[in-house]
Amino acid sequence: MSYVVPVLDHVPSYDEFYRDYLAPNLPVMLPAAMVASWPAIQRYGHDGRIDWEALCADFGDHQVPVIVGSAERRSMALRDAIHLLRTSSEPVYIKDWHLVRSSRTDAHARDQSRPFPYVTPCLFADDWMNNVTPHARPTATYAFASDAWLTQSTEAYEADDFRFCYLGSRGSYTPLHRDVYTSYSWSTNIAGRKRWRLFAPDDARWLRQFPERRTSALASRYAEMEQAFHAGKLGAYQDGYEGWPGWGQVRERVYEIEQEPGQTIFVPSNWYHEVENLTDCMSINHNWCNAMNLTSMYDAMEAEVEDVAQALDDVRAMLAGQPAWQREFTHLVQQVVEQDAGWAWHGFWAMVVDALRRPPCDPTYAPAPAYVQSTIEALLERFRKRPDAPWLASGVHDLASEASATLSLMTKPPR
Ligand SMILES: O=C(O)CCC(=O)C(=O)O
Ligand SMILES: [Fe+2]
Repeated sequence: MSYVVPVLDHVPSYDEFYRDYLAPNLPVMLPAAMVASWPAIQRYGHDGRIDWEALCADFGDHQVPVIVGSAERRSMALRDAIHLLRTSSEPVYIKDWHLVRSSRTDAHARDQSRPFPYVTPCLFADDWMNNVTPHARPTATYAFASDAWLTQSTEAYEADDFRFCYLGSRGSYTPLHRDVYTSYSWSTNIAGRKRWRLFAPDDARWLRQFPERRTSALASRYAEMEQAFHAGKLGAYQDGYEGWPGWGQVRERVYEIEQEPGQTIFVPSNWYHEVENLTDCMSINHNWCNAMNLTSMYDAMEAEVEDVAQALDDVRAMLAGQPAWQREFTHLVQQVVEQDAGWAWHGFWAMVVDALRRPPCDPTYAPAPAYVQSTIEALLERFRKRPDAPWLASGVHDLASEASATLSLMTKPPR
């Protein structure tokens, strides 16, 4: 038994998407019609199968991260990775390849005969994590999505982003996880099929070996958990079992769905998910966030900072008492968080300031400004009261003040 992800046969309006999926934070499968005009689909997907030759011709010499079987990820040219993928007896997964960036390196940027692979669908245009809107927009036609201007830009664009391409052989998979800081994701199959299994945020604790401990082992593969379950191994640790006492219930509440070529799944914030390629599969996956899940992102950042600080307890004990030790310890924690997850408080507030100063999309595709403002105000209030606030670098506070100043300009009553 499993729960059902709705499969839409029409492309919803933003209002429908907002009301039924974004605001209630629920998954949905969107139809191939939404992305039918993407050059990537036309060029790399033929009858649902990957056109390897076209991919090699366009990006063969680009370096991509590759995982073979259960080995560590390594980097190699896409041409060699594709050869491996097509010949290896083990599953091969090219993961987190920055395709948009690859399309806009110097050589590609100048080559306007090569079409830009795709533009973010407008339902996901309010994206603060990939907000590359230029300071002065060239023309109003670019206003609906922050990457639309790139389609005609001849500038090389290499800023870091969360826009990925995944290329996997049949049987390759991504184990159970939640996306970075509870960001949303959306994922479109250019060619091939995937099976998704998702769990709602309220069920997350039951996916842990010790449900009351946030950092205890997470269930890995669904299939392995099922094997252990049927072998009678799962249950409370203190009763002699291996842990995962809630698996027997949570397994019944899994949302399971197969994704066909061209379809796009919206993965809500803080939903755990596992993905398996049922055939060779090429997909585009973005992590994204905006005011609708910003509070959840803030909570996740706070939890991460707390977990890292706890893990560094012995360092704290060593430093304690020395002059300015709190500042040093707070700085170290921020550094480790940044290494582990890519960004810490500085990145968080820089993203918020950018989104306020240069909104990534037209307001038609974003929640009401009053909601955005009150959400950020509440987070600024919480941030100022953090016990480590006095010790954070001044640059972080400057960004928070900038966010606050931008908000007050927005809320000033008209004269
Ligand atoms: O397609 C995959 O293997 C993983 C995708 C994923 O986890 C995501 O889009 O959030
Ligand atoms: Fe994910």
